[in-house]
Amino acid sequence: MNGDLFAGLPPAPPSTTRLGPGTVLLRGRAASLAEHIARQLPALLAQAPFRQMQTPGGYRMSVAMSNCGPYGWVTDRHGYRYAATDPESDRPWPALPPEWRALAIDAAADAGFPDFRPDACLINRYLPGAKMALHQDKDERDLAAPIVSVSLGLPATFLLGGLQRGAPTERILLEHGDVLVWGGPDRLRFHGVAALKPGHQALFGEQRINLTLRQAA
Ligand code: MD3
Ligand code: FE
Repeated sequence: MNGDLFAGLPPAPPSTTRLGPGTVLLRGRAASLAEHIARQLPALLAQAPFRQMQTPGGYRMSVAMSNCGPYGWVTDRHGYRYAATDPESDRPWPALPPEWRALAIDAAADAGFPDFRPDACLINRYLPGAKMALHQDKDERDLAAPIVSVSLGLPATFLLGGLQRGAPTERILLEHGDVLVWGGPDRLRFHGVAALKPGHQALFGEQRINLTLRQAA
């Protein structure tokens, strides 16, 4: 068995794949923190439950969202914005757990962004069938700062487009524990997520959770 063959050897370092000039995929980078995150999530979500927000066009998003940290991303009929309080409760978002912040800062540094100071964490929940249409992330004040994404639970097909909406999209499977950092010339690339396929994952069950840590202000 492999377990015997490799006994005593250190675990292989998580692999690093460059997907673009400013995009780095750190496969499995969050795997060791995943159990901790799974334990922390319920308390955060008790303070700021998942909700399906409305787009400015009046559609309800299939992805349910919450936030933690000083700022949270929200959308409603008035538009997209970062807000210091949860509009559902008028209370501050739950604190950003220091281990999540440290993971994001380390991942960003490894990807070539040494000055990342995340002040917002969007928590996305995909149930089977949920998807995210092709879009750009451009509500952050400093578009030179990267965004760090942590994928947990069921795998999803990530769609990576170009700087123009019509450009061809590359499909990348994002799996439990994968961390993706994007910034620099890739910061404004269009991207989306294909409809989640049903399945079961040991820590997160029948869902995919995606954390995106951002520098919003
Ligand atoms: C953008 N979330 O919340 S993050 C979002 O998996 C969002 O829930 C998706 O897009 C999710 O705004 C994807 C990962 C990501 C990765 C690489 C990118 C976004 C990217 C490269 C360029 C631009
Ligand atoms: Fe996005």
